[in-house]
Amino acid sequence: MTTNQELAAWVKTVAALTQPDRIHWCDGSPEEHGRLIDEMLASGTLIKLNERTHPNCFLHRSDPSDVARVEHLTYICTQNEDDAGSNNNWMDPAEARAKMEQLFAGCMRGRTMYVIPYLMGPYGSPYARAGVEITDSPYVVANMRVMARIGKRSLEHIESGKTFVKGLHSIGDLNPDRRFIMHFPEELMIQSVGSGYGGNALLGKKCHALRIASWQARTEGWLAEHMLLLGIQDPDGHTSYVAAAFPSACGKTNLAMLSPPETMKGWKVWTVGDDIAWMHIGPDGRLWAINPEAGFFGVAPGTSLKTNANCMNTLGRDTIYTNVAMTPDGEPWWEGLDGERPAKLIDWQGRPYDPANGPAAHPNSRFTVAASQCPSYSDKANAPEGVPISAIIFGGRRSTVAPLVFEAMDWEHGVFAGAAVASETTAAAVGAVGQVRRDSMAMKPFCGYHFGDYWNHWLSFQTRTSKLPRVFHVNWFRKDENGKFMWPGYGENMRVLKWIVERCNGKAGAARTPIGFVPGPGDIDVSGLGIGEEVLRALLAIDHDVWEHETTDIAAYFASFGERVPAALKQQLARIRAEIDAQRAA
Ligand code: OXD
Ligand code: MN
Repeated sequence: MTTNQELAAWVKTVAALTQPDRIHWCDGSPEEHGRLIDEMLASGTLIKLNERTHPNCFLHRSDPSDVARVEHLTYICTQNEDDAGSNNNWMDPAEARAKMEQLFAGCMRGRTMYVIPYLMGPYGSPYARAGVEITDSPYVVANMRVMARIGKRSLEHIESGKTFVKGLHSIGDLNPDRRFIMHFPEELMIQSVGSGYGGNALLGKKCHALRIASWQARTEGWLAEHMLLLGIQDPDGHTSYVAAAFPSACGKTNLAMLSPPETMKGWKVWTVGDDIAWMHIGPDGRLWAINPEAGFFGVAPGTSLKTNANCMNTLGRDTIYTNVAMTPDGEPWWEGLDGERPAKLIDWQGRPYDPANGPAAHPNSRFTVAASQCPSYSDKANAPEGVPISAIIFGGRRSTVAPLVFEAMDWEHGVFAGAAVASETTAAAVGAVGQVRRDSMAMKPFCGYHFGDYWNHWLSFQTRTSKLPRVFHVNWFRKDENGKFMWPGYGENMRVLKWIVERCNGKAGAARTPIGFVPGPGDIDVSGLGIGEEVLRALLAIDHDVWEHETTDIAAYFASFGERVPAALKQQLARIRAEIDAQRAA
């Protein structure tokens, strides 16, 4: 089925191990998709939603024990344990391979094995990379078809001699005791068993485009980041592009599709990507970014016309929903959706809704939809050269500490701000919710190598070009002493984006503080927002005691990565502490 000898041999070896009844090479065609959907409807893997209100939309209910990424079962398998870093679980590659071989042996008996050639990145882009996922899950095929560019053209790309990542996936028996997501970056290989959930099973996404790609990016001098990409058009029609990293479920998809408030006439946001950015130094010395994905795998709960109208207008046709609730009329439903909660609902596990069982939709329920359906989709999203990045934004969910926004002093300080990112945890990954955890560049679950080496890699860019973007940090989630959010967020975040763009153009004011350049209350456009100057001051305040504690915490965090932590980051920390102390003494 392919002229590529390496691929043909690998498929043969996998088939001999997993023993499927049939092998199907995916061509990505509508006919193939239709056949798979029919089969999944017949087997109950998919439920058809209301055709009148939600044409061509389907619901998938996953096993209740398989609803999120499993970081404790995710491994980086490098020859040298140190290369994986304490930010990853490590397993010896030989041991991992042996373990997986046992689990894969005969696992596809009675099933079809699908071979999915895919491309991450626009066709014809020098930055696009190929992969092949072998899976026994038709649900994975249907999702990969939306999230990546699968089929003939991608196979041709591989057959033209390009390297490809080999990903082997089986849902196995879905037993969490036999669930592992293994990465072998030195061999460009991924092996995943026992889960059908997106981040564990759609191997093009987190496994390839972040964990394996971050390793490749380091070796080859580029960046594979957990970042959304958007274009900000000003009233003169000029568009600046920014890349922004936030830990899971901090509103990345909302920011990527932001609708500016009515009062901000002439401002517009264009969506390039909502989760992953690959960035290269372009021929002109600037950083150019592509979104390697072609779709959105977004969190449904909380999405509404009020919070994200562009997203709601993206959904509603040709969408796969996973673990949402359903109305008696067969419409998808989730907490936070517009309108009243319907009197009757079927919950995400297919039971009549009973509040005693928790939310109707799983908090990490998802939609899978083509990016091209998004009304704010940028006409540059498929540009082979990508988009030039003016600003990089880091952010986290912090009820205290971080001001609404600040700008880093320079690249080195920006890398420090990214390395120090922290956020209160949410439901996107298995584990406790609501704890503060450091999540450097929002890459803690996704960096395929030692964080110390990763920060060094980021720092190295300052020696390679003089045209790096400016770096900012935002926090939409600061609370007052009564525990209430002080900033309205959502579309109003446009006001902060405007300040960021104007800083890049040398037009907006800010005061230098120990932690960076912070706008004064008059520097941010809050016209028509109805937010008092006192609240704005509180949102932008830097409390010396709190920051002293924060720097102690960051120091301990850095220390946990040992010798490979760059001296430059420790110097940044020392500088901030010294400046805080000096200000306090003054
Ligand atoms: C995601 C995540 O699913 O970051 O995008 O968890
Ligand atoms: Mn993500």
